[in-house]
Amino acid sequence: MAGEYRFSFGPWNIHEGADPFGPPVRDSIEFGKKLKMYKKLGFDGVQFHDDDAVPDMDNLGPEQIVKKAKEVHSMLESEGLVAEFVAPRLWEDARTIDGAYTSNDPACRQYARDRSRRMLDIVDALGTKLVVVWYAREGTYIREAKDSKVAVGQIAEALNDMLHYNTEVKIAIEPKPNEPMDQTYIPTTGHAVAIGYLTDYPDRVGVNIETAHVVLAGLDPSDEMGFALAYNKLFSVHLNDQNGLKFDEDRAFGAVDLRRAFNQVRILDQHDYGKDGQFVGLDVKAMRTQKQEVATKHLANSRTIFLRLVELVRSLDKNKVEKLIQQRDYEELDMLIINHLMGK
Ligand code: XUL
Ligand code: MN
Repeated sequence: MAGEYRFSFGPWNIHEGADPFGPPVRDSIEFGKKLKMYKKLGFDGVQFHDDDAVPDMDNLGPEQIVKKAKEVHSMLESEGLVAEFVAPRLWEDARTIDGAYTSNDPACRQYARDRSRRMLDIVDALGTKLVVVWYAREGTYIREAKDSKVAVGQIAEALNDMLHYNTEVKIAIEPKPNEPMDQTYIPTTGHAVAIGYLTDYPDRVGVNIETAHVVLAGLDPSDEMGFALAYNKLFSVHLNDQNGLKFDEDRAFGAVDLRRAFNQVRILDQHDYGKDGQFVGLDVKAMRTQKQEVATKHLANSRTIFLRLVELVRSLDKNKVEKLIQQRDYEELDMLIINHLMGK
C-alpha cells in the first residue's frame, strides 16, 4: 500500500523539546540536516512557515527574501523533496501581540498584511501553490477586547488581499478553537469553510484539518474531514493525536485513540484523498522525555500507523458492515470494528 500516499511534515516537528515550563532538552538540528532526514523517514513533502524558509525575514528586503527562498528551493530539489505549503508565522513578532489581521492597532494589521505578501513571494520561490493559515492570535482573552463581527470581516479582507496578490495560490485555513487564545474566531471546519464565501474567490479557500485541534473543539476529526470533503475543500490534513481537552499535545497519529485514527483514514481513503496531489501531512511532536538520537520516531511511527490503518480500512468486510447497517445492529457493528482493530 505504501506509495499511494505522499507524506509531509514541517521542520518544527523535529524540535528541542522546550515547553512553557522548561527549556530545551535536545540540541537544535540545522535545517539542511533535517532535510536529509525526510526521505529516510519515508517523507516527500516539506511544510514551511515563511521564516522556516527565510529566517529573520522581517529584517530583509523583498528581493533578499526571494533570493533566500530560491536557495531553499534548490536544497529541496537536491534532496528530491517538494514544498507542500507555506504558512505565515504571525504570532511571534511584537506587532502580533494583540492578533495580526484582527489587531486593534491599524499599524499592526498593516504589518500582518505586508508579511503575508512576503510569505506569498516565498510560496512562489519554493514552487508550491498552497498556503496554510493558522489564526493563532486572531481571537481574544476577554470578549470585550474586540468586536467579533468586525474581526471576521478583517480576516476575510486579509484573505482577499492574499488571493488578489497571488492569483495562483489556494489557501487552506487551519482551524483551532483555543491556545494561545481563550477563544479564536475560526475555531472549526465550518467556520473556515464559511469564511471562504466572504472572499472574491471562494473556490480557492479551503481547510487544513488538524486532529488535535478538532478534539480541542470537542468534535470528531473524521466527521470534520467528511464535512470538508463534501464541500471539496480538504486541501490538506495535519494528522496527530490528542488526549482530551488539554493543551495542544500533537501526539503521534493514532497513539491515543486508534479507532478515531482508523475513522480518519477511512474517510480519507474512501473518498480518494490525495488523488489531486494532496499530502498526508503530519503535525506531531516528540515527547519531551525523548532522547536526541531517537527524537524522530514519532514521525516514522505516525506514518507506519497511517499505512497500517489503510490496510485495515481496506480489509474490513464491507458486506458485513452493510448487512449490520441494514439490520440496524450497531452493537454488532461496534464489535466488528473492535475485533478488526484487534486483529480478530
Ligand atoms: C498550531 C499549529 C501550527 C500550524 C501551522 O497549533 O498546528 O503549527 O500547523 O502554522
Ligand atoms: Mn498544525
